[in-house]
Amino acid sequence: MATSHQYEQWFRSADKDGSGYLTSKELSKALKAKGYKIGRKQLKEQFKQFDLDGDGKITLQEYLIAMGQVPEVLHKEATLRKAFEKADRNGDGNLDIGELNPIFVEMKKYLNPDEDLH
Ligand SMILES: [Ca+2]
Ligand SMILES: [Ca+2]
Repeated sequence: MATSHQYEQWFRSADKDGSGYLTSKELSKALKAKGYKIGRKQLKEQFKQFDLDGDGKITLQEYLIAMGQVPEVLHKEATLRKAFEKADRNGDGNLDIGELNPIFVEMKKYLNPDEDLH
């Protein structure tokens, strides 16, 4: 499970120019880096969802509130996609046995709620 601390870290790394808020450009880059597949239209909607007061900037506070509203399954999907991409070392879209092992380790981490992650 992601904690608000992890969200905060993510926010800070997404805030490339250190301005303390995210522009839609920064958001787009950060989401892609995280493994979220997002189109231009989706991004616009996502940005609106984050930008609660509509000033065109996402502050950390807005981000934390909005992240609390994103369904957990979306996070899992993105995490798994990222794990898949990472595991698919030669990038052919298929995983062979050697590539599969690390993805199972990763999946176990995120799919077993009883496991203590920290
Ligand atoms: Ca910024
Ligand atoms: Ca705002």
